[in-house]
Amino acid sequence: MKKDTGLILALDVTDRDSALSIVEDTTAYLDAVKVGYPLILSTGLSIIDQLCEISHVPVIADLKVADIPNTDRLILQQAYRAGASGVIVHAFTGKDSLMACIKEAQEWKRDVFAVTQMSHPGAEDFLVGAAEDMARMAAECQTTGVVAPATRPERVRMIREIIGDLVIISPGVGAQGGSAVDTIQAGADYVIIGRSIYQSREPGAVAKQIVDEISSVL
Ligand code: NUP
Repeated sequence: MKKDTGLILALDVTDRDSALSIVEDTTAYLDAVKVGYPLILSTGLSIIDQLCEISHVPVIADLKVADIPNTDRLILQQAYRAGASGVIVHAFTGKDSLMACIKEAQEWKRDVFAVTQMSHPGAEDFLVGAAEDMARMAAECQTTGVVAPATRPERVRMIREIIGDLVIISPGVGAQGGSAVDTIQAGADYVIIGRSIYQSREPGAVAKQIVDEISSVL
């Protein structure tokens, strides 16, 4: 994934026309588009290919895959076949599951990102205690990168220390309270932003403003 603007759009809308129009408005400011269950379940996997065509940036499938190795492998196959450049998977399922995802990604020459600590308050309940171990495992297994919380820049900084130069993609900016600048300064490569952009009346203008803020600290 080429690093240019540092911005990944989280496209959590549930109808095809809005999805396409938001991407058309914002694509000039994006390094990637991330789609997840809301859009995939409402439009079907074919949305991935369609977004690739109109945006000319990679599309990451946020499927938070969390199963046994064989099932994980089959899920990733479907996402890559549909055109996804990368897939987000959970790390808490353990090394064998993560390795099955990485092996599948390597066969397709695509990316795989492992979730460490999540960005919402509930991450404190279970995930925070395991985040460092999961980051260490992701580094050992050599995922493309990890997902780390923009709502907690100090955790992004800590995860950066553990994973070295793997990629960090960070959700939690805007609607969840995090700041793009703080997150990038803590060591994230990309911020993932959804509602602040797609719920705004001018998604393109908001995306541009965020990219300008990021570029001022790069
Ligand atoms: O820890 C995570 N937090 C998070 O918000 C892991 C994620 N994948 N996400 C996703 O990032 C979330 O599902 C949504 O698609 C996006 C953030 O969107 P928003 O809060 O900017 O609207």
